[in-house]
Amino acid sequence: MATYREHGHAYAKGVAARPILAELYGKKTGCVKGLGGSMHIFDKATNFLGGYGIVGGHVPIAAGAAFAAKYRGDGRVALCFFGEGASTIGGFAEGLALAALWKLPVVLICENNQYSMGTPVYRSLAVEDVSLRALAHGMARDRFDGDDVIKVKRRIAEAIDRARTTGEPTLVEVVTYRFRGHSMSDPGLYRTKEEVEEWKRRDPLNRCRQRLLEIGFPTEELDALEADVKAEIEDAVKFAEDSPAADEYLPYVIKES
Ligand SMILES: Cc1ncc(C[n+]2csc(CCOP(=O)(O)OP(=O)(O)O)c2C)c(N)n1
Repeated sequence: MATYREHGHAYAKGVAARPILAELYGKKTGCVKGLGGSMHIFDKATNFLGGYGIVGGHVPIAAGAAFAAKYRGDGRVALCFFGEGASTIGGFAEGLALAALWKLPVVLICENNQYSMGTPVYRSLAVEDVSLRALAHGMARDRFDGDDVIKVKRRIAEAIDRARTTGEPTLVEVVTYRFRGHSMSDPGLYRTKEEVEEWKRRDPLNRCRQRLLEIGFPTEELDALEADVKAEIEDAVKFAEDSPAADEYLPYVIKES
């Protein structure tokens, strides 16, 4: 499960581009029938347990999903993504405490992108290393460059393996950056162009492409792959645009008689 910035996570978990885009558009063909919207993508078939709009609110829910896995003994591991801003929220502390106390198979992944909306880390955290919070609970921790695709894959796999084999949680902090504003309405005036450009040099997509080229991956194959991705997204956008709007039916709305 992830935050409101969950579109990529949903796709990575196996939700198709079409229902994700349709959900963003509030269309009936969306994975939540267009009623969840951008922040609440959810898909039972792939066990993608949601986007959440309440900062940090999903951390205890992740602990609950991990508790269910432990209780059933089904070998599943819960992965929970959140921002460094969420680490100042009560739900984060509660989820962390329970995960450690009950030794729940959960990997708590803090995507530290340096800003909570317009607030930089140094103005919101007394200790900027979020992963250190694990120490207070005797929990395993890790912290690394989140813009290195291979490193992310390896190190998260280690934490998942720990959860699966020992049943123990890990708090992982991946250090990254947000290139755009917090949302569509945020021009990001609280940071300099130079800072953004500096981080853009670490763009994980470009770095990954460069690395693949260095190890001999043919340029044509990479270009073809990128063309496939572009076509898939264009198809999903068209699908979403052509789909009917979500039903207006909301069970909790009391209709005037
Ligand atoms: C409990 C709660 N408080 C405030 C907000 C408003 N809000 C939405 S996003 C956000 C910033 C969160 O920053 P961070 O956790 O670092 O995640 P990021 O957006 O950087 O990925 C805030 C304060 C909210 N959605 N929920």
